[in-house]
Amino acid sequence: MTRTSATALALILTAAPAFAQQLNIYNWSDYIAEDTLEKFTAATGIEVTYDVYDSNEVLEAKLMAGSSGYDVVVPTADFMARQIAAGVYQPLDKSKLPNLGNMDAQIMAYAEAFDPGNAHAVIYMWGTTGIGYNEDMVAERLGDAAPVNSWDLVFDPEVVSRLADCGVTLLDAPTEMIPAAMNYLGLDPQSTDAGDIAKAEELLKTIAPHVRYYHSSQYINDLANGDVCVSVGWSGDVFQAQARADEAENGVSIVYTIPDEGALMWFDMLAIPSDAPNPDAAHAFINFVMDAQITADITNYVWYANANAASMPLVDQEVKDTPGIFPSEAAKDRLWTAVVYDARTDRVVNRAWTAVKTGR
Ligand code: N2P
Repeated sequence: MTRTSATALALILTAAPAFAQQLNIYNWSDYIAEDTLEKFTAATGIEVTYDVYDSNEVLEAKLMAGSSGYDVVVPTADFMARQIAAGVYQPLDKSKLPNLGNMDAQIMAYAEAFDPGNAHAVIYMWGTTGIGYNEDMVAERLGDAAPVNSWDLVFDPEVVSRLADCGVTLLDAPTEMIPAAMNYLGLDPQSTDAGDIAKAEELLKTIAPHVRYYHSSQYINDLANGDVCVSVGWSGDVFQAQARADEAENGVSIVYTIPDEGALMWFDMLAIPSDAPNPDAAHAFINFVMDAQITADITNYVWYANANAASMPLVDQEVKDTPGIFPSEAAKDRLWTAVVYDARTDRVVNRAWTAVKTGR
């Protein structure tokens, strides 16, 4: 090969790398800033394919089947714990994650309960499972005494029956809805007792005639457009509904509440499947997300709390001051975390949930 052609070849390779690295991400819907992926590709040259889901069960089915093709996935910590035990994830190579130093040790310690030593995952975002409601529609039906800071809004048959006409929705998330129902009944939301689960099932069946649907992402637009009035939902998603209504200037006012009886606090984790085709690119992405500015941009866009201490000075004041996103210490005392269900409990909970949804 002549010198000229070698130079020409080098130029071509620089301009259009024939073996551009690829990264396949599977994340929750409405859960990333608009420019995160673009910035990642600009910084690393790695091309991203990005798919979304709205259910841990859907993610779990894909991972358990194997060969999902995904390099980075975002399970909630209690699901992840069971998946780690099943060999679904590879341990992180922390030498490739220099931005780990940005993480908040105290919040990462919560996640250690699900992954000793934080060996397999880092926290992406965390939040709560509470209630989003339309202020005016609820006030019209229940007046000033509406129990808007209580799970009565959905679990008291007398109250929820008066809201049914404007649309009440529940998350299609059995491992979140059943503990919420147990807690409302004065039972331990962390209970794995079949009798307790049966009582929660009974309560959910009692209110089922007043529930318009069970879905975990549709309610964002429906709340924003005034098509439903009360949704059990995830903190940031309800705030996104509020923001969409504000942008549309449609007169809809959405509020997120962590009910006084307490709520689930959950952690969503960035993890790499054992059979990920591109583990290096996966590490590069996880490290990129842990950059203080990148995580702050995501929190500022999706209104979910992160566990990145270095990002906090870059998080908008309005977001930091919203108690539904960053609860006060007093409010945190009323939150519970998920327990890792063994296979039997998982089956009992899922069977109960199917019975609730099908009315059998
Ligand atoms: C994002 C929902 C993530 C919360 N739309 C579920 N853990």
